[in-house]
Parts: sequence; structure tokens; C-alpha cells
Amino acid sequence: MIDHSRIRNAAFRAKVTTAEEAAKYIRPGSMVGMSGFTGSGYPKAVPQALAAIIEGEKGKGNDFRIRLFTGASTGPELDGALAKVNGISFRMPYNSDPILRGRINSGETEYLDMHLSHVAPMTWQGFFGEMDTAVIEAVAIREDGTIVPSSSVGNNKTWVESARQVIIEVNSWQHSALEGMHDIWYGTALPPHRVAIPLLRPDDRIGQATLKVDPSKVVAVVETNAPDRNAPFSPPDASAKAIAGHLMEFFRHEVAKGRLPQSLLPLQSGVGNVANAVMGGLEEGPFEDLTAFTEVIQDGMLGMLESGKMRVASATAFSLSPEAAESLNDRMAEFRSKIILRPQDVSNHPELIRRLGCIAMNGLIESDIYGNVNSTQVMGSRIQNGIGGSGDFARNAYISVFMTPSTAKGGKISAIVPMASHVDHITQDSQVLVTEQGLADLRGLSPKQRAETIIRNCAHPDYRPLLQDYYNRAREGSFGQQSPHLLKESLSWHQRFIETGTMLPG
Ligand code: 0RQ
Repeated sequence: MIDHSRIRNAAFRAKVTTAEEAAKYIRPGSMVGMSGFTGSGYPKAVPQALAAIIEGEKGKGNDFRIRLFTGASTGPELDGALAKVNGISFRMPYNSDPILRGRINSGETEYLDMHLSHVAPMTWQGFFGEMDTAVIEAVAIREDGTIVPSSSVGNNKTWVESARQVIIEVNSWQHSALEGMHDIWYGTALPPHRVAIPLLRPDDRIGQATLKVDPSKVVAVVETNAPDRNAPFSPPDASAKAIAGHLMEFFRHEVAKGRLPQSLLPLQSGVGNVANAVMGGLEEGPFEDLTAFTEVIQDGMLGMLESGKMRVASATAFSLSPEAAESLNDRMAEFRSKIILRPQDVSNHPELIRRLGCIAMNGLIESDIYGNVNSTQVMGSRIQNGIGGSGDFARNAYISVFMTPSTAKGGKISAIVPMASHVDHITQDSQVLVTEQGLADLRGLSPKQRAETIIRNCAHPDYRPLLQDYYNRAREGSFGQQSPHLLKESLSWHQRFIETGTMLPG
């Protein structure tokens, strides 16, 4: 049911219209900034209405595509619907929708995959052009005309500020108790006017609970009642559980050594099943009073907040399975004091990640034997999702962990390869590598020592002898001995997969 009382300002109430009418404000070729981050808080009605308009125009032989900007990934009603009608000419900064992924990989959509903390400052600098329309999902519009964001903040502040016109979707499905959970800081500025962000602990509140909007820019308000639709998580398999186990042992060791406190340090956890399994491991582990300074709150983190293992989580968005989203909605008021949602230029700010000493834990596609990490491009050229915030955190963390099953695609691909076919995180930014086989603590090791440790501890037994053989021969025949390679052979595993469907030799 639509809750009409969510729009508490008369001037905004007067702008209520249908999604079909609102979508007509969006013009072909324009730059559109929408809310949404990892399947939460994205507009649901206007993008679908826009997709219908695009389809109609294409039927008449008219080209209609937009340049689409968000916080991160959205859902089938946004990326999926617009990609289906091939309505996106340019997309940034992160996507996980399979239909759009197909458009990008076929070359129909240009994709700019970038650090999430860079989006707002680069928008202010004007690199992307003039923002035409912002389409933002809200929980409510307050009496004073400010907007209560919904289950993500992302780049909302930047889009609302920079757009020529604003469309707001007020979604009654989003729990009204989200009001008060957000912390929007209005102190951002470009150098030389930039000031330090006054946040010293993950639970500090430094801003206000709502987004300011110039009422004269608001052209339409649309009322909806539709759930966030994120992909469900599969329960952690044996491999994810083994990875979580190795990491727990590592944390215990670091606490014993006195390098980490018993409550660890603010955690950042990436997206995906492995990251979620690690949260499950922490839930059962000996560490208490945990905190998170991260981008996304997944099912596992919600569980820890509920059980009291975790005291507080600061993020920019939820990224929950449909079941967890429903269950959060049922108990939103309980969580309001434990969760803070911030703009992504604050949640992912290198200054804060370094200051707080975050422990970053992210997934990867492949790592080479020296620890150069590819998080984004399968066989060096086909996008999976994007770098997201993994680079913001990995470079600036106190400990930067990358984790992955040691093989992909049923064993046909090794996640540890001689040379990474694309590099998102350089060897200096990957400090700990974990697979179900074991953990490689790479801190303090030279490249050759790293290679020996990674091959021994992390590679799958089917690939370990092949990697060892490659490394041994590289020690003999390489041009130099700093990070030995056989250049003619270093990417041959990838080429073999492309040609034969497996990295294993025939
Ligand atoms: O594809 O579903 O078609 O089988 O990648 O892989 O093993 O389920 O692992 O869900 O943890 O995702 C790197 C993609 C890992 C993710 C990546 C294929 C694999 C499967 C998923 P299928 P898994 P995860 C915070 C931080 C970058 C962004 C980031 C990611 C699919 O962690 O996007 O960290 N990271 N952001 O088969 C071919 C390989 C492969 C491979 C995995 N070597 N070759 N395919 N896959 N390894 C969040 C944000 O920033 C928003």
C-alpha cells in the first residue's frame, strides 16, 4: 500500500505524478544520475517507465539512449530494464546486472569502471559533462522539504546538487524507521578548499539526517511501493567456509602477536558469497565488540549486529538478500542506533580508511604469483562487475586481504596465475591472500618470496606443480630476477582457456 503521509511538504505533494509522466522529463542523450548502490535504494518506477518510452521511440526509428550514473550496482528494474532496450550509451561507476554486462562486453555500452570514492570529486570537476536529471529514491520528504534517502546514500548528494532537474520516488516499502539512520556531511570541497573530514570513529555522526534539495529543481514526485531486489546469497559452501576459517586463524594470530586488538579494527567487507561467509566466521569467532567501516552491509554483518558481536556499522548502503531485507524491515527500529549510512565519498574516503586502520577484505578474479590482483576482467578483457570500492580500501587499509576459491568454473580456471591478465590492485596493495587451500601473509616479503608463499599456500593442487614449474624456469630464463617471468609464456594459461575451455594443458 502507498503511504501518502510520507510526503510531508505541501509544495512537494503538489508535484506528485505518475512514473510515466515523470519519465518524460528525461531527454535522449542526457546525463542522468540515479540513486542506488549494490541492489538497494535505487528508483524502481521511473527507470521502467523510461525503458518503455525508449522502446516506443526505437520502434519509431528514433535513437534514445542515456548516460547513466549511479552509486554502484542497482537492480533489474533499473540497469536490467534500461539495458534490455539498449537504452544506456555510457555507464559508470559499477554494474553487476547480467544484461548490462552483456551490452558492455559486446561493445554496445561504454563503461567507466572507477574507484567509488572518486566519483563525486570528478563530477564536481566536470569530467562527465552537465548532469541533466537526478532520480532519487526516498523514504520520505520532510516538512522542511529535505529528502530522507532510502536503503542507500551512494552519490545522491552529488546528483541532487549537480542536476538541472530532480525527480524523487518516495517508496513506501522502505521502512520509515530508516529516517535518522543517514549521516550526510556537507563539508566536502575540492582542493585548495578541502578540509579534513571530522570523523574519528566509525560511529561518529558528522552531518545531517537528510539531503538538501533546491525545491525549484524538483519537477516530479512519484509514489511507489516496491522492494529492493538483490540477488539471493547461496549458503556458504565448503570452500567459502575454509577461507573464513583461515582468516579467523590469521586474526587470532594477529591478536596474539599484539598487532590487532581483541575487537580487531573497523572491518570492510566486499560483496559476494565468500565475503558473506567470512562474516559468518566472525559471528562464531572469539572477537567481540566489532565495528565496521565499510561500503555495504550484507546479511552476515546484519546477523552480527543483531547478536551483539558487532557494535556498529558505518556504510553507504545495504546489500541484502530478499529474506534479510524483509527481516531488516520488520526490525528496522532496533537497528537504527547501530547503523549509519553515509555518502560514498565519505564511506570510501582514503583519509578515513587510513585514519581508522580498516581491515579490508575483498574478493578477486585472479592473482598472479607476485600478488598483483585482477578483480574485474575475466581473461583480461571481459568485465565481471567492476573495481567498486575495493581499490579505495585495499590501498589505504591497515591490512588488505584478498580472498577467493583457488579455482573457478569447476576447476577449469586457476585463480592463481603466472601473470594477471589485468591488474586492479598492485602487489603493494595486496598484503594477505586467502584461498580454501590456505593463507599467504605477504607482508614484508620480496617478490620472489611472495611467489613461493602464494604457490605453496594458495594454489590448487591441480595447478600448484604447473605454477612451481613456471616459476622455476622463470628463475632460469627471465630477463631480470626482481620478479622473474617468461613473457612468451606468462599469459599462455589464459590463451589456452580461450582456445580449449580450460587452463589445464591437454
Ligand atoms: O561467475 O556466477 O557466472 O559462475 O565470477 O565469483 O566465486 O561467486 O565470488 O561472489 O565473491 O565474486 C571478484 C567477482 C568475486 C567480486 C568478484 C566468476 C565466477 C562467478 C563470482 P558465475 P564467486 P564472489 C565492495 C568491494 C570487485 C568489486 C569489489 C567483485 C563470479 O568480489 O566483483 O570487491 N569484486 N568491491 O565463476 C573467470 C576467474 C573467476 C571467474 C571468479 N578467475 N575466471 N570467472 N569468476 N573468478 C562492493 C562494491 O564495491 C560495490
